[in-house]
Amino acid sequence: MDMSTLTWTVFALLVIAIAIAALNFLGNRTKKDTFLLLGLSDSGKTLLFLKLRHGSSVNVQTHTSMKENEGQFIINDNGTPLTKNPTHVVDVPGHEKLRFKFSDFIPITRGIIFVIDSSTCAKNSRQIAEYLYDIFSHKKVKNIPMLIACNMSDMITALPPERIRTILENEINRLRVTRTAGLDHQDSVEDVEFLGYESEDFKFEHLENEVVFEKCSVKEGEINVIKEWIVDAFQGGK
Ligand SMILES: Nc1nc2c(ncn2[C@@H]2O[C@H](COP(=O)(O)OP(=O)(O)OP(=O)(O)O)[C@@H](O)[C@H]2O)c(=O)[nH]1
Ligand SMILES: [Mg+2]
Repeated sequence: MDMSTLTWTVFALLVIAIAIAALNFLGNRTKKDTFLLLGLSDSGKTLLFLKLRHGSSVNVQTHTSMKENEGQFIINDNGTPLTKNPTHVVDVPGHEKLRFKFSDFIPITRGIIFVIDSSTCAKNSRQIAEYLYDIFSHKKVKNIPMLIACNMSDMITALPPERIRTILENEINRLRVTRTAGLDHQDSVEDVEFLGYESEDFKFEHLENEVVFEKCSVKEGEINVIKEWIVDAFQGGK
């Protein structure tokens, strides 16, 4: 084989390798294997992300996030893999000016874990409902299931999930009136999302999305219910 044939062969192999890598990359980007961790600031998303990634016994002090945390890893129970393939998990900061980032990931999202601090939920119900309203009225969220993780169940003031569900339904009901009332003066009324049924009080079960409420304590490592939900959604059970 002369020099020029060798050069051309190496060049051709290089082009093929780059093409395969590019196809793989694009393939991954369009695969719906992403789980989003959303919720207000201080609800426990980053601690949950770290425990999903490094194990429930990890104990670290987290600080308000200014940027998303992203990782591709296998959901596991003390090192025992619960899925065959890795999932892509994204923890989006709860800060009001940063949370809009969640919509970038919606096209590749398999499930949303919305984390709530159950001990301050009644006080923050309006803010939580606003965030949930923004998520559910996003056009591409329709078929994405959501787990509402009622975190901090170790706190004495934590409310049970059923109570949290009712508080949020009432708050979204009120929000629905204010949000749609302002629309009378706008041109494209039909563009605005009305959550639930117009003739009935808002209920999560009226949404097209499957929504479940579960209690957990990320700090105490009680996150099995979250892992199970992810595994189920990842394997197509939702
Ligand atoms: N008591 C208790 N504290 C928790 C629990 N989960 C998280 N925390 C604490 O709550 C605080 C906030 O947790 P983070 O994970 O940083 O909150 P975050 O949702 O990422 O907040 P942002 O990054 O601002 O959006 C930390 O001090 C955690 O240790 C829990 O289950 N119980
Ligand atoms: Mg954080």
